Amino acid sequence: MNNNITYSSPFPPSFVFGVAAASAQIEGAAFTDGKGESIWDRFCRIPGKVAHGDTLDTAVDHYHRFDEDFALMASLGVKHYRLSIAWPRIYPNGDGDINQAGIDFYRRLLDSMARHGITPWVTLFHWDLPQALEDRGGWTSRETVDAFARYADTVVKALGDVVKNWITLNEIRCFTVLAYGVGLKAPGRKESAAVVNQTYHHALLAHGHAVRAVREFGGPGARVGLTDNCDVCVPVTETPEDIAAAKAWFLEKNAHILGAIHGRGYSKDYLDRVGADAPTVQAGDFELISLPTDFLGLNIYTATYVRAGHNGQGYEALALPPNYPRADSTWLNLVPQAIYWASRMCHELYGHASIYITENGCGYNDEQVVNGEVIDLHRRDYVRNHLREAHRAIADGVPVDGYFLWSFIDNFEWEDGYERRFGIVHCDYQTLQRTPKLSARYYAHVMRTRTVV
Ligand code: PNW
Repeated sequence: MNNNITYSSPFPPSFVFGVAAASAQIEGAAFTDGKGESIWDRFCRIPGKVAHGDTLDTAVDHYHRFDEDFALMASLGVKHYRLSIAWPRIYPNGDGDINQAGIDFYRRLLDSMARHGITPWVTLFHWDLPQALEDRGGWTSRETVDAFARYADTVVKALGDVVKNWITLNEIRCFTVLAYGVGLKAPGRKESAAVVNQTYHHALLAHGHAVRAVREFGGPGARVGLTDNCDVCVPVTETPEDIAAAKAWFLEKNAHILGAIHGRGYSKDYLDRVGADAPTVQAGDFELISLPTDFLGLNIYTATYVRAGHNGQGYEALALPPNYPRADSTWLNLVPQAIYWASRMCHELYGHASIYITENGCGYNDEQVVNGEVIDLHRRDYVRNHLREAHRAIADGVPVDGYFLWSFIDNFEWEDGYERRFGIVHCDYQTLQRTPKLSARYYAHVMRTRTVV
């Protein structure tokens, strides 16, 4: 409990306010300067997979407009930006020869950020796997882990003089189970539970390699952590019984990722649950997977309500009533306490000493520019309510050290294409003109005053 913090106190001086985006979703230039095909470039072209058949070919053309975009960020007072590197720009075939033009592009981009006074937070993998690796099995194959290790070494060596904050992977669940099990995301496969569990294990190994690469080649001051979209729950009432039930739920749902990277291997619970579908593990895997990290990144969008089970036994997860408020993304129910409880549980259950909210935001359709303005009061409210919960966590002694709003600009929202807008800056997809929304003005005020009331 940090008793010096009251409701209207500013966020601590070291608290980082930032914005986030990812290579595939904003860069465009999908085949420029030697970039190889990614699994999303391929997936987009399969009819029915992405809304309206949208592609990543142009996106918001950040590849050619990053100077303009960083000037706009700077004008809003943004000092921290989370971006990702496109693996197929660096290794067009996933492995083999390095494409120097890809490295040069990120050099120019990072130079421009520095000129605009913006600190980079770089994610090594945000889902754009080189198609050439998918052709050899993708995340189902352990060869992809080896290729990732070489890619991570190359990027950290090439950019480690200016990048000091590294994120290993973005949201393991999204590029494993949703991509190889459910088939919703690229490459759109529907494999067995055993195969999916193996993709999880390979992703954990890739995370370990990225941590190793940063330790080996990151130079002085380099820090590294995973960004996880853990399954988040909120106790229905803040009684000891419901809180204990929520913790039990949280531990169980997140054992195969958060438990594993925090040195607990695979829990007995997890192994009992998956039975014969358990992943194949080689000697030394868990040493790599559980290399110590410097922070934990959490992407927070929504949560499940949990309470103590009947007779005080176990937990009960509650289905939401049909009219429960949500954004236009069908999965995005509005539960701001998710930030408080996710960070508090990661702190209490895994002892994490530094937590960053690496994404938080909401997607809506039909946001139009009228008289030069986009009045996105729903997003302004979403951001305000979530930041209040981050503030509450800090006041209760939970080490939440930063917050990155998803997203800086409207972008390619994966299978939902361009229809779903998450930006605080509007993009007109015909003219590519940028217009800061009302939420951008609001967030600029928050960043300037470091206060949310
Ligand atoms: C994240 N869910 O994805 C990603 O990191 C971003 O690239 C993406 O644009 C953003 O959130 C908004 O969707 C998620 O089903 C996708 O709970 C799906 C879920 C959560 C996050």
